[in-house]
Order: sequence, then C-alpha cells, then structure tokens
Amino acid sequence: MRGKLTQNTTTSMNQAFTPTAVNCDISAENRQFYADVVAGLQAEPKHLNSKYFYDANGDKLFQELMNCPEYYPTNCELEIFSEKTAEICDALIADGDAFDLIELGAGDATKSSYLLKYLLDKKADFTYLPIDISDNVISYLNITLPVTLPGLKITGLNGEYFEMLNKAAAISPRRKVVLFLGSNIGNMPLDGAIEFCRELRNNLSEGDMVLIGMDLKKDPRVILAAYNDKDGITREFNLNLLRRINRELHANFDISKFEHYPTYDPETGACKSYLISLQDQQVSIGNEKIDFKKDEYIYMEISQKFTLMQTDQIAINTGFQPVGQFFDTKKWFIDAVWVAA
Ligand code: AVI
Repeated sequence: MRGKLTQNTTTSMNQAFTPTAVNCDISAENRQFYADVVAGLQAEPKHLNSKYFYDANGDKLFQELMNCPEYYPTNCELEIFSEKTAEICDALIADGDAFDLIELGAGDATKSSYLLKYLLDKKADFTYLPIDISDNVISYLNITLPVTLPGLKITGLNGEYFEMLNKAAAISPRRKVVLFLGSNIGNMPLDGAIEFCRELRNNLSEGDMVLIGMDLKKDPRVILAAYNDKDGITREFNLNLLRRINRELHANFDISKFEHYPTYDPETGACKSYLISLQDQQVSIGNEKIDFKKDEYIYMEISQKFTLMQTDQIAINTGFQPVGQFFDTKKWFIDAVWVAA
C-alpha cells in the first residue's frame, strides 16, 4: 500500500529503535526511513516495512503489476466498479443529503472515477477529497479530474490518512463517505487491520460510511500466482526496496544475492513475501553493518485474504454495521459498505 500505514509486522517485531549513529549524509527526510530499515534488519526475524516499496520506481512497478495477468485483484475490483456503479452509488447517496467523498490512498482514481461520473450525472451534492501521501498524485488529480469530469468539486489532501481525515472534518461538517479500495487493508496483519478500522471509526461520526475493498480467500494457487507472476514483476517490486535502500541510505546490497520467495497459507489467509539471502553476507547501511546467514529471510509484506464472515466481523468489532456487499462475478473480491454505528 502506498506509504500510509505504519505496520507490516507483528507487534513482537515492533521494537523501539533509536539509531546510535545516523550517517550524516542521510537527508533529513530519510531519517525515519533509515531508522525503520536499520531497526527492521537488526530485529529477529529481519523485516522491512512494505510502505517503503513506493518510490518512483516502485510506483511504476506497481502499475505494471496491476496490469499483469496473474494479479487479479485490480481487475476484480474494476469489474465491480464498472458493472455495479449505480448500485454502489445508490448505497452511498443514502438519504440524498450532501456529503464528502473521501478516498484514502487515491492513486490515479481509476476505480473511483466510475463513481464520480455517475454521481455527477445524478447531480448528487458532493465534494471529492482524495487523500494521498504523494503530493504529485494530489496535484495530478486536482488538475486533471475537473477536466475529465466537468463540474467535479475536488479538494485534494496531501498527507497521512488520519491527519487528513481530521482536516476534512474541519473543512466541512457534511456526512463523510470514505473509500478504502484495492485491499490495502490486507497489507496490515489482522490485528493491525482491526486497530486501523477502529481508528477510522474514531475519526468518523455516526451515520458516516465506508466502502472498503477486501480480497477474499480462494484457490490458493490463484493467490500464490498473483504474487509470483511469470514475468517476475513482483520479484522486482520486492528487490526494488533493496535498490532504494542502496540509493537513499548509502547501503551496498548486492541484489543478485537475494531472491524473492512468496508464500500463501490457506488456513490463515496470510500471503507473505520474503527476500532470501542466497549466501552468508554482510551489508553496510550508513554506519551500520548487517549480517545475513545463507537462507535467512527478510519479511517484506503481508497481503491478507479474508473470509466473508471475517469482513463482517471486522466491521462489527470496530464500531461499524455492514450494510452492503458488492462482488465480481467470480466472487474473488468484495467491496463492502459499512455504516458508522
Ligand atoms: C497494494 N496492495 C494491496 C498490494 C497487495 O496485493 O498486497 C501490493 C502488492 N504486493 C505485491 N503485489 C501487489
């Protein structure tokens, strides 16, 4: 997910870390990145936070990934948005009162554009507030969407989700409808996802709504293939983080000495990606030295898959009432509508 979440690790892995000797060549904006990377690689087991996947090259690889034949979630959710536009919008419009349509991690807004167009055609009274960590994304949306969707009222918000949600509430007291698409929720471990939904609820008022995309459990071979595509884009996507660390944090990872290893556990629904060290080796990151044993892994990302019952349970346990479900024809993906109770 695009850099908004703070955890791809279990609680036991989250250890407080203060870098003892931050390399002074590391820019101020990379200090947190450096601290997180060094802490993650000094921990047992080693891990990196998948929010750091998304530098410019990571964004490009992710776009390629979304177009590769094995990566089904994008197509499933696009099918839902293009085929069920009216039903989804009718659920979100509710009583027809004015509302703010907020999208967490809007990206290029391809999916939400279906809703925006329909809502404009219906003359619904709404303002679109895309939130994204990337100011490039927000400038792009602020400039392009009013051209492609004449009449759209848009206020792009650049920053962290909850900070920007607070800002949105300060801008207007209208009912909020929050879009959280793409199964970005799956990039948090289950307890983290629950904590996130609870915090989301705490930032909303009774009657506000959430439209949340979640990838469902299915044939394990289909899931695993999505994270192990034949063209090796997911592999590059993972290795790209080591390249980013080399470039931005003055590290010397030899990329050829690590290999991508995805797993899927049909019992827990956890799809996890690792990078495996192909030999004993030592890597320098700024002033720190990290030792790797042959076959030692770096835990890179979780992409949790859910049962239908779990999607409802998460809503109910975090202060929402599930009121709508939209599926693709294969029933591989759900966009669920929740109301803040
Ligand atoms: C952004 N997120 C929902 C993607 C996923 O499926 O977990 C990121 C991704 N990682 C590998 N492929 C796609």
